[in-house]
Amino acid sequence: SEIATLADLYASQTLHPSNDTLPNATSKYNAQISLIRTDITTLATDAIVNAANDSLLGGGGVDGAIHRAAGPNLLRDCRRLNGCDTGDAKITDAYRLPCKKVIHAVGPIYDSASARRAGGHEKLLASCYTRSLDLAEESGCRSIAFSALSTGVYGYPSGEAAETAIKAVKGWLEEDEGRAGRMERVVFCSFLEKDERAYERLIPRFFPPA
Ligand code: AR6
Repeated sequence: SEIATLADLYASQTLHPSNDTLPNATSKYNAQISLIRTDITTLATDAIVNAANDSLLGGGGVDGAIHRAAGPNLLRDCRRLNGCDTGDAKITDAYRLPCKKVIHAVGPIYDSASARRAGGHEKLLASCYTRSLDLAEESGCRSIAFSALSTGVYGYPSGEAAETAIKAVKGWLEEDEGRAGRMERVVFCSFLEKDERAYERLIPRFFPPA
């Protein structure tokens, strides 16, 4: 299938900001934050973020889609990483994918005893986003697309997950003045309408028009 570049997506107006769900698309934040509903394996951002599990050895959902599209070298690299803690992330090359790097983040299982023991699911989900941004920045990535971590098999409600994701990204961008310039675009890539609707509702609240 055809590989969609961000430029194509903007031109086709498939990729927001392109309409009134993200008013003032030229403001500092709205020019930087995008929403899209698509298969994340088609995106040519510098990095994409996978919703992995702590083994990093693949699975279903977006993890399965990413491994299928990247090819077997991705699993070979993941095997060398010795897993990953929940709330953390690790980075690999992207092989047959159109992006340059894959960041494998391990989200929490919603309302699970293990998440509670580790400080709560919200803290763990937020740290997936900030750790992924740290890794992207360290690797020189200037654009990153996140899947809606934990909102599938791991049972995180869409609205709560979107709010945590948006807050974590905003906090990370604002933590250091140079970051907003270095990370040119952050894409929230949803797959199901319920997740897209949650982002459409919440983004304007956290990234208001200037
Ligand atoms: N592109 C973008 N998003 C997708 C795609 C895709 N191709 N496919 C699904 N999604 P999930 P989790 C969305 O279940 O909840 C795996 O087996 C999906 O609609 O993939 O973090 C791992 O190995 C949802 O919004 O991940 C773990 O064992 C989001 O991706 C476990 O599932 C995440 O859903 C992780 O569970």
